[in-house]
Amino acid sequence: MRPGSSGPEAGSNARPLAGEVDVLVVGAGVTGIYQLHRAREAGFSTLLLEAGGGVGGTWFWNRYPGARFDSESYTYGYLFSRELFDEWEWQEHFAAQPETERYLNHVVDRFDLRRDMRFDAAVTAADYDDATGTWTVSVADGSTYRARYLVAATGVLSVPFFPDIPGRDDFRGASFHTGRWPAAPVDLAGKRVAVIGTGSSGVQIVPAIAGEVASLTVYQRTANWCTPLNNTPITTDEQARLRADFEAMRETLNTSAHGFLHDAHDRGAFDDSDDERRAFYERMWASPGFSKLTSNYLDLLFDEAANDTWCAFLADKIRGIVRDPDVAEKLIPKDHRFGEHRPPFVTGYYEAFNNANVSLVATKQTPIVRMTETGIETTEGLREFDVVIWATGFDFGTGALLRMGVRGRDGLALADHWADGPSTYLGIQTAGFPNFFFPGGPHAAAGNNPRYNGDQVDFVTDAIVYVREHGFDTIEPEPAAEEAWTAMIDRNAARKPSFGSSSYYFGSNVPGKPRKYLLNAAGRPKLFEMIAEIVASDYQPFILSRTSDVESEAASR
Ligand code: NA7
Repeated sequence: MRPGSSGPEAGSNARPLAGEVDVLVVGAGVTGIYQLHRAREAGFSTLLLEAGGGVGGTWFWNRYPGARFDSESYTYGYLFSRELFDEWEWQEHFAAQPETERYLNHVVDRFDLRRDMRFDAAVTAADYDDATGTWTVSVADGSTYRARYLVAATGVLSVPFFPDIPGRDDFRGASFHTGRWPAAPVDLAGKRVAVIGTGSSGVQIVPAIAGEVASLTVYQRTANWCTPLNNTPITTDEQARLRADFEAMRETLNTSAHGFLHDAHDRGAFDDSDDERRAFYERMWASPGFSKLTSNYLDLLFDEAANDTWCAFLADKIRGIVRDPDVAEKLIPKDHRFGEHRPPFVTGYYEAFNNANVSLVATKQTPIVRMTETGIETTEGLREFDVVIWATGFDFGTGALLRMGVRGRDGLALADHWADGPSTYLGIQTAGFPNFFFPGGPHAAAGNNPRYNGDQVDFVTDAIVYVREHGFDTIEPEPAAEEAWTAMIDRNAARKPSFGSSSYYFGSNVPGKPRKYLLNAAGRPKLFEMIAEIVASDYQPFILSRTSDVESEAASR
């Protein structure tokens, strides 16, 4: 059932294997924790390797001041256990990083997952052995493990990106990347601080630290359409309602297109009069988090004129908040519409620029020339700093996977296979890499992160249970199925104006990276539909095989 080829002795590592398991998960973030739980519940022996020193993934590394959800806390948490839901009381509608980290540690302990986790265990290589249908996984400390199934839950926003600014390493003050914020407290009080980057992280940290630092200079390359998060504490009544409504909420979150609770609107922008539209936008402005995207006019992302009306409303809001008109104009995006880039949701971001100690440098008008030992030099001169904060984002989508040294059949490196950008089937597997899965990886994102990642983990788990129950050893997608899925993603990604080619969605923030769409442009409903078809067809789009087939093929040659 599979193209015959016997691979090199990829698994024949000189060092002894530290362990052999059915399912090896890489990454102790939201996806990896769930995958470990599901695999163990399904009766597989399991191991999870995590590069960091603790549980949490994104919520372990991104502990910068102001880091918090912009999905509602209870829609982000796990839904697989009613008991877990009942016993954990989220404190805020949008939890801050410490609460999320505590929650994920609680889940790990509650389901006794820690005993299968190894921390400070960065994976440096993963080699597939065709003869045995297994993966050999090497860790930075020299230990190796063998597993039948390898699940990389390594996340899409996990490898920090630093722009190549001349003299970057010359700076002698303290430097931090938001995606690698230290666990030890960072004292910013009274310091001269620079924040480079105004994506979701930059616009969270600016208002969080503006009040304590001596001066704060924000280096903005591209202005973003920021709208209020509208976070509030969860009241006792709301806690009770959440519990009472759990089953209905779970149903909505497990089936909706975006994995949020927000109701979709039923009108287009021009179905309303100017006054009605303005009143509606005021309600949107006051609504929580992502509802500005998910509950907005139906044509917001599909009709440029509709999108323009919302952007004009937002521009007026920014002008109304920021007292200096010149700063306000710089903060208003001029080069993309709402939704083309990942929209940040903020608390007090625009207001921060009304503080005398906060200033803005728009680097397209005033480019950064170089870093020096003492600060940042632009075309207008040098500003000196004690601390530089890099809020400059990540090597999105493929960054972690391509750094893991993954080699599939015949020693094919994933980095070579994806040299022109990722091709996947369902954003879960790629041909030539049997038993290798990457839920929550490229072509996965479709709304509220844990919801679609969870869909993928469920699929992976069901698939490997199917493989086991039907006496197979390996599973990988048919190349044609992968080509069709990837072509569909690329086609859908070309729709205007919802996806901006200048956003990290296309990897365009990283110089030299292939411009390929990295989210699931097919959408979550399409994923559901395809998964149902796959299960009904006994996994037809996949090649299922037995290692004994490989041995007999090899013997007959
Ligand atoms: P983002 O959203 O990728 O933002 C990175 C920011 O860094 C963005 O504003 C970039 O500007 C900016 N950047 C990158 N290079 C430079 C240089 N050379 N000079 C100035 N500014 C630069 O990452 P975040 O960490 O904020 O958010 C990541 C995700 O976390 C987010 O999507 C949410 O899911 C949560 P650019 O726009 O590229 O011009």
